[in-house]
Amino acid sequence: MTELILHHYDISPYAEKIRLAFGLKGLSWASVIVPATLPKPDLMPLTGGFRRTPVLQIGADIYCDTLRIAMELDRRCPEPRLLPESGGGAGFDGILATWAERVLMWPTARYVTGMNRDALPEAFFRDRAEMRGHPVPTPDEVAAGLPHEEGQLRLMLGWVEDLLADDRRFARGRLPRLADLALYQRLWWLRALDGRAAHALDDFPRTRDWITRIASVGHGERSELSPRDALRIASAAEPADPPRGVPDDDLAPQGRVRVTTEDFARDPVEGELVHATRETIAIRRDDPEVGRVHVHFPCLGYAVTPSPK
Ligand SMILES: N[C@@H](CCC(=O)N[C@@H](CS)C(=O)NCC(=O)O)C(=O)O
Repeated sequence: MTELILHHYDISPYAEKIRLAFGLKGLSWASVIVPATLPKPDLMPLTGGFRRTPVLQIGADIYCDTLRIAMELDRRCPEPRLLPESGGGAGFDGILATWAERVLMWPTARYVTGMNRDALPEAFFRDRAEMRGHPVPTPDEVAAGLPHEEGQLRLMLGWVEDLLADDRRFARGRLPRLADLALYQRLWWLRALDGRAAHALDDFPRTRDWITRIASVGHGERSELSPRDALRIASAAEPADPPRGVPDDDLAPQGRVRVTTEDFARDPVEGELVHATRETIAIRRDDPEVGRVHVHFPCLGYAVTPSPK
């Protein structure tokens, strides 16, 4: 049976990043399709409230966030590496990925959903507005904002084209790494749905060639698994011993904590802290449906606070 279980849906750009990471490492994995909007009743027993996509399950260990998933894939299958060691380009990669997913993220997200305002279900817009804490934009508001989003997008795509101007094959290095995949997933989204936003790439031939090179990596070997079977696998397994690492002194006292994303969808996940380094944290949860699980997060972009007494 395949050990790696990805909870995802096909049109998720962040999930595409991990599907390609599987391809890069030549891995076999099981796909569990989750709904793109709440409720997600078969995911919550595993994550304890984290709703974002994708989530990686390995037995009773649950990895939230693509950065944490990539760290675990590198630990289990080190070559080719997704994340370079410190001194091997980690600074450049971290800056590129964070820019792609926190800055370029917004014009790509707004432009693609805006261009597809009539093609996506109304429930999708309601869900996302609620998740981000703003009112649902009307079709007229969305249409009025599109020229601005397209302008922002083209300006930043010019930077990507410039980065590739010296004929490098990937952002840095001989093979794509997580930073390439982070940038790629935003541009993949431009071509997603019916490709109505894909013309934004027309003036950027080097970027289009780079997209083709990354897409050729493929998704590894995918098989399908039902959500109920994934829950059964978690129930039957025990969490692995948490990985070792340099402990984070600020988090050293063990106890019950809340982990929350810094951006949106801030539903807290609560549990006993079982592992904390400067880069990763893990909490233990005892869930009525699946029993004991460890839920893992990266430190980047997540806040850990003591649970209210
Ligand atoms: N920082 C997260 C971001 C993930 C993210 O925002 N994914 C989108 C889907 S592509 C999402 O969670 N949307 C809401 C949902 O799927 O419920 C990561 O790297 O995994």
